[in-house]
Amino acid sequence: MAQPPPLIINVEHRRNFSLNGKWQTIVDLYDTGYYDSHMALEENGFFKNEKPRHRSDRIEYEFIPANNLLVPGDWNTQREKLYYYEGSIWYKKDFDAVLSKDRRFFVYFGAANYRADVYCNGVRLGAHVGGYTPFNFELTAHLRRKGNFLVVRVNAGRSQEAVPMAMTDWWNYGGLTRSVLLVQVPKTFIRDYFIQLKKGSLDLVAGWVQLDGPKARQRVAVRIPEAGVEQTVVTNARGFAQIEFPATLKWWSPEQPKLYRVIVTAETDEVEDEIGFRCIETRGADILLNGRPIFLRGICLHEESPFPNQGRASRREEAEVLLTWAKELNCNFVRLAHYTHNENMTRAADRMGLLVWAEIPVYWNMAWKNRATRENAKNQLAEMISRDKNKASVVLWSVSNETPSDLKERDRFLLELVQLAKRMDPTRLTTAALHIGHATVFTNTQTQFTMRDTMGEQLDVVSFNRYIGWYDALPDHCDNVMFDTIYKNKPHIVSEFGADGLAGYHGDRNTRWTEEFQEYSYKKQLAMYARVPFLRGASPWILKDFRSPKRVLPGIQDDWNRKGVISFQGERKKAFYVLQRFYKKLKEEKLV
Ligand code: GCB
Repeated sequence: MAQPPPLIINVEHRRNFSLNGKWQTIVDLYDTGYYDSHMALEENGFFKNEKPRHRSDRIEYEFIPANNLLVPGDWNTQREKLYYYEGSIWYKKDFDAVLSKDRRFFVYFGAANYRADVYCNGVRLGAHVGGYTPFNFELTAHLRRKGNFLVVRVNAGRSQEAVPMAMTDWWNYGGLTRSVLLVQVPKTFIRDYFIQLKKGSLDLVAGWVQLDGPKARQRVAVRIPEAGVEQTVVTNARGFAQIEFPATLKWWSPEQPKLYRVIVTAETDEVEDEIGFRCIETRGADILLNGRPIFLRGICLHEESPFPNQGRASRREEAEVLLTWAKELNCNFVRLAHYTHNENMTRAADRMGLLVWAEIPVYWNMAWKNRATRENAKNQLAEMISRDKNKASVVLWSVSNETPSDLKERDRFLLELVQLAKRMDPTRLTTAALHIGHATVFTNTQTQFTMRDTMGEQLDVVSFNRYIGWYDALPDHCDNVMFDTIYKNKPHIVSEFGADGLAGYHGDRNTRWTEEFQEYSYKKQLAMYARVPFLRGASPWILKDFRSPKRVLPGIQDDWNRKGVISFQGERKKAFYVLQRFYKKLKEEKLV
């Protein structure tokens, strides 16, 4: 399988041409356009986009406008027949290109779920696996001025060896779910850069620049005009140079999300970005932002549109509505669960001042022993870090959610992810949403949970999920619960808790699925967590109801997980106001 070449970052600020809009499609449940009848690769697959030339020609497929799908977008919510579809769909887009000898062209996909096989003008470029991270392929050698066609087979099949594995509590939206761009760059271009405050420093900018192309050795300047700083370096034979220079900057924070215009200028290329500078670190049980202890007042989010009857979110407007809701709750933090969200989310978080927990879909029980699964997870992590490493909002790289402790293979798998995150980005903190259930001590009236997990030591921040009052007993039980940890020297976050509540369904506080039950559960759970001395953050589950095939209860769930404090139609439930008040008080008390 030809892997995509390294990622071009910050495509938004480069010369690009949108390939969004209508794509012609063919639904191919049996992969007839991919395999022949003996399951060998079909040489004359649908990617050839052939047309009959003679009336006796037999061509048994055709891309036609009547079968359009919109990109970006999931297929499930665009065509009723595709609501539960998890097979392959072929997408085709026609386009012309203004070619030039000294430019290179890449097709950039924000994401395609789950596997994408990409072809240009009938030639295979390669494949990408993983539904939530960006990738690109170079088209330069294949383009002509007129009549180009890109064909992508997107397959949304689930499997136990995949990342995520076959069972998830969210909808497996298939398709070209994020923007597709034709990116135009010079022969030698600035492909990537890392420009952040140096680990532990508040006045040293450090990082590197990576060029791509034949003219590897160049002078490259990094400028922050508003701060009056500029540094020039010379790239080596591999087009790489490190940077480090002092700068007096206004630090980025949720209260003051200051972004600077940063300009990287090589001899052959120039890219502009908007970058915030802040320092995130831990000291004992504290998380420090710019040297000061902070409590993360958070909420979890899935990447689903805030607008009714839509599926995956991808647009800037959608990101802004979702994050405005989080701000309305008095949050300074969002957990973008359970996979990498689109770049509009992290860009909006940068602008709006929300700290971000970014995550990959290593979820529940994976094929821990499988090397390909591990490499796939590492690749998804690397793509996420590549894309978002210059975003001030992103402070936590999370490597997994609710995986089994005391399992050697799992620990090895996760450790490789943590090490990769540290290698690629020494400035941010690592975490994982763990279970807390392992060392519980019961007495007659009290339950004590002790945080212990065989991965705990390896993480900067120990996070755990627990639904006391929903999965464990009823809300009143929260009064009898105490927490302890064996990691006295690390900050902790309760990364999930909550309860279901169907908007508009009312009853007393002991009637499950009612708004009142959810409201009471929030009151009790928040009071319980407020007593935990080692907590430095919370992200209840979840901002908005989200689709999940696991949620089948008729009349109540109907394919929706109802743990949102906002309904799928945007109505605030009673629990919303409980959380909002709790965070308001915290904000006033802790002055953060
Ligand atoms: C969890 C999972 C999350 C589920 C949630 C629930 O522990 O991490 O993906 O959606 O609980 O609602 O059960």
